[in-house]
Amino acid sequence: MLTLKKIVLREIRLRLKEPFRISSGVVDERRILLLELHDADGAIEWSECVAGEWPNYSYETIDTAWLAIREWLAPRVLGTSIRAPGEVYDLLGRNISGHNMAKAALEMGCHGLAARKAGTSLSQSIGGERERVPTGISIGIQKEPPALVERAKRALADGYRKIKVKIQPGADVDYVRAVRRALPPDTDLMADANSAYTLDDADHLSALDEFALIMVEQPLHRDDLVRHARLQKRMRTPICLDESITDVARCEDMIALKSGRIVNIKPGRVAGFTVARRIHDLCQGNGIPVWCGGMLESGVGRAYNVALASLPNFSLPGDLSPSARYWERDIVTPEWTMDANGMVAVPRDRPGIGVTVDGDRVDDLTVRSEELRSRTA
Ligand code: OSB
Ligand code: MG
Repeated sequence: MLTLKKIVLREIRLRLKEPFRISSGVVDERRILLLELHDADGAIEWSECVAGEWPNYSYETIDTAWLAIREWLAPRVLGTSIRAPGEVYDLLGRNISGHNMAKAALEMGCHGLAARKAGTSLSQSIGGERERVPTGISIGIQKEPPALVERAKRALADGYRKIKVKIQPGADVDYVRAVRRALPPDTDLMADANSAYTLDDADHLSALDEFALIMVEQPLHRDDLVRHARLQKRMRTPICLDESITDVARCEDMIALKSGRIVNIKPGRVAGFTVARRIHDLCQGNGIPVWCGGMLESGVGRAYNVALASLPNFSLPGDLSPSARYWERDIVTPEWTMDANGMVAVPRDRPGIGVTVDGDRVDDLTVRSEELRSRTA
C-alpha cells in the first residue's frame, strides 16, 4: 500500500564524457528530470524521466514532462491510496492521452517505492529472474568511419556483448562495412537509424544485408508500420522497432503486419513497467525477442532498466552500459559497473532500486526544483 504525500521534481544537468549524436540530433549535456517520491509513512524512492531536451526521438521533452507531471499526472497519485503499483498505469491513463515518458517516471517510481517499502528488490518485485544482465553499447555517429571502428574495437575489448552503431544517410553503409571488417566475424553487430530513412531508401538500406547484422533498428518514421512491413519484405536483416512501439496495440500491429521481428523495450517510452511487461509477454508468446533500450539515463533511470531487463524474455543484450561509459561521475552509489564478460549485476539483494542517490551531488547539479504536495495526505 502506497500513499504519496510529496513529490520533488528536480532538473539536473549532467555532461556526457563525449557528445552523443543520433540521426536527429546531438546531446552533450543531459538535462535530466529526477523525481523524489515520498510516502506518507516516510519511505522515499527516486525515479527518472527519460525525456530529452528536444522533441526529436519523441514529441515529449523534459519541459513538457514537467508540465504534465505537475498539472495533470501528479495530482492523480498524490494522496491516493494505491494498493499495488500495478494500479498506477490505469490511474494515470484515464482520459489523458500520450505523455508516456511523464507517466512512466511516476509509474516506475511507484514500483520502486513499493519495492523499497516491502524490503524487496525492484527486480524481484516485478518477477525478474536474472542475477546478471548482458550488456551492449550504443555508439553515436562519428565524423569518419575510422573513429567509429576505434570505438567499436574498444567496446568489444571492454566486454560488450553487442555493438550498436547509429546511422543516418551519408553515414551508413560505409561505416557499417568498416566496423564489420574490423571486428571478429561472429560479433553481434547492429545499426540504429532513429527514423532517418523513407521507403524510397529501401534499395540503399538493403545494402546492409551483406553485413549479417543481427538487426536494423527503426529505419523509418515511428508511424510507418505499413512501410516498415514493406521494407522488411525486401530486407533479410531483421527490423527491430523502437520509437514505433508506444503501447501494446502497436506491438500487436507490428506482429500482425510483420513490420518487424524484434522489439526494443524502453519502459520510459511505454508509460512504465505495466505496459513494458505486457509487451514483453506478448512478444514472448509470439517468438519475438526483446531487449531493453536506453535513453542515456543517469544511475537512477538505469536501475529501472536493469530491473526490467532481468525478466526472462529479455534474451538479447540491452543498451545498459555502465555509469563510466557516460559520466565522469554518476549520481548514485555504487555506480553501475560491467564485468569483463559484459554483464551488469542486478542488485537483487538490496531493497528498492538498489542504489543510493548522492543527495549532495544532486543538489550541486540541480538547476530548478519544485515540490508537489498532496492536498489531503
Ligand atoms: O534510439 O536507442 C535509441 C539515446 C537517445 C535516444 C534514442 C536512443 C538512444 C540510445 C542510447 O541508443 C542507448 C544508451 O542509453 O546507451
Ligand atoms: Mg533506438
